[in-house]
Amino acid sequence: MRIAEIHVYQMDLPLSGKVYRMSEGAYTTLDSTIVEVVSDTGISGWGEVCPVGPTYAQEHALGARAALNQMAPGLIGRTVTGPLEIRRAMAALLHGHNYAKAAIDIAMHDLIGKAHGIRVCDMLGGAASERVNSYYALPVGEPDEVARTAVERIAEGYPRLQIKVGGRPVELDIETIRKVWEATGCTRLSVDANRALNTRDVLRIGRECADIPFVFEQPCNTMEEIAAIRGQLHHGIYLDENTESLNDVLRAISLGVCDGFGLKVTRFGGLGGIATVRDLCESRSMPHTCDDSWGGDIIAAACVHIGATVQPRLLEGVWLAEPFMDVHYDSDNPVRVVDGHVQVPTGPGLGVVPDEGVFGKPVASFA
Ligand code: 0XW
Ligand code: MG
Repeated sequence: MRIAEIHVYQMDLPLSGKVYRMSEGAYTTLDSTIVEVVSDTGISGWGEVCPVGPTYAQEHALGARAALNQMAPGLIGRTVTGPLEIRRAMAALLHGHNYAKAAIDIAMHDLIGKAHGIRVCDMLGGAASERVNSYYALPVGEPDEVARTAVERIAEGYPRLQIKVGGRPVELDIETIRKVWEATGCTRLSVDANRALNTRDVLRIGRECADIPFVFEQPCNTMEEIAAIRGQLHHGIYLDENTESLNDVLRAISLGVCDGFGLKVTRFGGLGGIATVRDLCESRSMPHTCDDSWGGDIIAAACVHIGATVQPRLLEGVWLAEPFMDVHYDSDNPVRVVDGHVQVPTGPGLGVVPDEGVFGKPVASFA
């Protein structure tokens, strides 16, 4: 089987009347890039990458499409035996830009799975569960409102909550954390600053919320800042934005700077890369999530498939953007959070087949 065509689509993903606010930005719509890889045998594999704005991480929508334009011509005609070979081919075409390469890698997993009639989770070691935990990210907001939303999400069945903080006076963050705890008693909590807090405010939150069992997620901008105060904290630490490569994960573990991770499929160049990190975490009993920054059914399916293969005791959840949107690509097999959990798709590959024409015309095509 060879790669015969590559098509790149752009899709705006409006939030359903909500604002998704984090410490470094607020969003009402996101710009997604979808990739279709077509084999010479006529099978289509689908991938997606949707940065959550240009400041969350070192990635942005225009950069993804520019990187894909750079690589795609060099991939046409390549024989497809496995995703690793295409990952290596991309490394020889462009250095870095894992988030863009991930869209191709996900499409290759989908294509190969569809060609051989197996699911992506089965290509990644097999599903430990057919229904995975999700978790709900509570956007930065007014403390009472955030607490009200938290109660609703717990009642809906979410087993875990993430409280977004940062980008405002730390007193408001402390009030929000306390009100969510008092309203829900949820013990599976992460407080995610998305790099925005200084060490002084992390220490203050830790002191004033010492009785609340949360983990700090990416509290400061760098591993070095976190390492500097780690010995003074009694809350666990998960890294997210700081782990932009397998080497960053190895460095974090060797420095002993964290207890787990918020992992993003696209940050590691796709499903092969995050599967390696999964195995590293399992060898060190480090809990982690399997997420991505944003996107629709394609990236959601990718996150669920890898999440299904994680040892259940280590899976902190699979986050989906779906609850914030009214958009689905595959109306027959939408990837959805139901009662705080997500069913693993049953069809071959990702188990998602986008509806005809749902993305409009490609913004770039290569053959
Ligand atoms: C909650 N997420 C997985 C989705 C948002 O894009 C940010 C991210 C996080 O944990 O930082
Ligand atoms: Mg995070």
